[in-house]
Amino acid sequence: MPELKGLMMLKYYHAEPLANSLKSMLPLKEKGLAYESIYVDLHKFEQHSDWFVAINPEGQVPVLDHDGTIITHTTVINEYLEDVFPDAQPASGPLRPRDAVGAARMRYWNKFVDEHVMNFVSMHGWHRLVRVIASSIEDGQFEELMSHVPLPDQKKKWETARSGFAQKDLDHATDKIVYALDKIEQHLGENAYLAGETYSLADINFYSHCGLMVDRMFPDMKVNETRPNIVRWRDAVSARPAVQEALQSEDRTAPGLRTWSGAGTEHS
Ligand SMILES: N[C@@H](CCC(=O)N[C@@H](CS)C(=O)NCC(=O)O)C(=O)O
Repeated sequence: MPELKGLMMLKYYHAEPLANSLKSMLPLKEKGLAYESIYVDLHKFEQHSDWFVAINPEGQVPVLDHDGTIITHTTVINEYLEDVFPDAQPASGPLRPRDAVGAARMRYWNKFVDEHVMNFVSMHGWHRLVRVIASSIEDGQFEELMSHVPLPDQKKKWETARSGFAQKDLDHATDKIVYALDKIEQHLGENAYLAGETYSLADINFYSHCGLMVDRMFPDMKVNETRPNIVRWRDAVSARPAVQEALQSEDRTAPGLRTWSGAGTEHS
């Protein structure tokens, strides 16, 4: 474990080990960095509470607090960790390739996942999971809770989740995911990992938002049967000790909400 200099202290505010919360937890674990884990309970809307909004005015997890400096947005957090702790790296090599071409490839795939995957998988997740939470809240109480959501887009997402997303939006999201899976399947036929021959932040991004649970969330896509390169890559990522450790961290999702597809499979 790298030596922590002076009073240096990392705190990581996060929810369940999935999606964005998993995405920045993985580099912390891969790099062996000691950090204080602070669980933010999204089921209780803790992300919009005064104490948390004082830390992140956008009212979202995850958040990295490095000696009082607050860093938000997972792609930014993960590159920040590379800049501040360049020598803390897993045995497989740096999470951001050291050469300019490798770093550019890693950033290309990070951008691809951020723009073309994340929000579309998220929409299906919100439609299935968050809808259950949002629709169980009484009218007046729901409006009161929404008055604390800082980001207008996020407020709209909560309101939409309550009634359910429109089928045409869900279909569009599905098309985007299929497009991304096809593109990544082809790419992984020629490359071991997204940025090339070594595991990087781009793999962490796609795994956290899609690779980990795509077969359970979208059984009709038959990923296990039709996308051997993604399966080979996913199993290699899942086998990493840092990934195993992160996936075992606290998950307070109500057991009844742990199904993505209604088929009884847990989401993590
Ligand atoms: N772009 C942000 C997105 C963060 C985000 O969407 N966080 C979700 C959890 S995965 C959240 O806090 N949702 C609760 C809410 O917005 O009320 C990032 O990369 O960190």
